[in-house]
Amino acid sequence: MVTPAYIPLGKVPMRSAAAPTTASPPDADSVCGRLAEDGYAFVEGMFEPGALTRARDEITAILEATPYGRDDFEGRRTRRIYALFAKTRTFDGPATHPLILEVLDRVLHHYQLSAPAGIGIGPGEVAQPLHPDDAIYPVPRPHAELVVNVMWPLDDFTAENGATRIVAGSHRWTDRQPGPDDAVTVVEMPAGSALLYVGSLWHGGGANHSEKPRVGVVLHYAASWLRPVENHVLAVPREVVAQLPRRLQELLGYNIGPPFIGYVDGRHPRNVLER
Ligand SMILES: O=C(O)CCC(=O)C(=O)O
Repeated sequence: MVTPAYIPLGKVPMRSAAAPTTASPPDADSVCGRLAEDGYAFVEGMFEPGALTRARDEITAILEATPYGRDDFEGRRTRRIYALFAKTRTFDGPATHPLILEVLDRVLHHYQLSAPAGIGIGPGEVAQPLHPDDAIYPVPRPHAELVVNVMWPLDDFTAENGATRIVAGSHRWTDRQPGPDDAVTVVEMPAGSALLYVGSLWHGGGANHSEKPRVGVVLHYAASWLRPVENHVLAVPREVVAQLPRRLQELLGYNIGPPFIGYVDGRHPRNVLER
């Protein structure tokens, strides 16, 4: 067993992702099949065009008022929106998209939002170190999936502008990290797609060689018995959460992990929203 660590990308072979996992209409069986086999899957046409434009405009405006990252992992030419659900309503729908929830039900069973973030990879940014997102939890590999991520590109993601890079099949590795002989797949996909990948998959943002930021939103979900990466209960004001749909409230922490992880004064946490 090796403890996964964040590693810099060396000189590794690059290839482009194959065709999307599903044509229209997408279905959870094929997405789950690809997640099990390759560790990732992407589906096109997940956003209505009008909603895509609204989301892109709003996320871009918030990014413009957001500082650059503080280290090589956040990216020194990358802006990241934290406390996303305190700042925009444009991802309430994607966060609870029926296909996504069906896949999450099957892979994670009971889950919560963990680290939602808007990401604007700026021109001149270098590639993010490859990493598996579940490495923050000290659980020896192999283990049941603890985390599933969904990247929502709001621009077309291309090799030039920093499309997400993944190492297909690396979710099954128990004793190694990517090396120079491992092919890195650049997941080029149109705006409005959704790229799902399991938390055990090695991946990272790409280098942006274009003139414009590459804008996307990544929604991380984690099994509900884990501590989420962002503390939504403090990050999103309670009066904002009180106005949201029930399922989104649950995903933001107003829920229990069975049988009773996360109770408040011995009661379901939803009660605090009704006070
Ligand atoms: O921006 C991307 O394409 C991936 C970002 C990522 O993996 C991360 O920030 O953990």
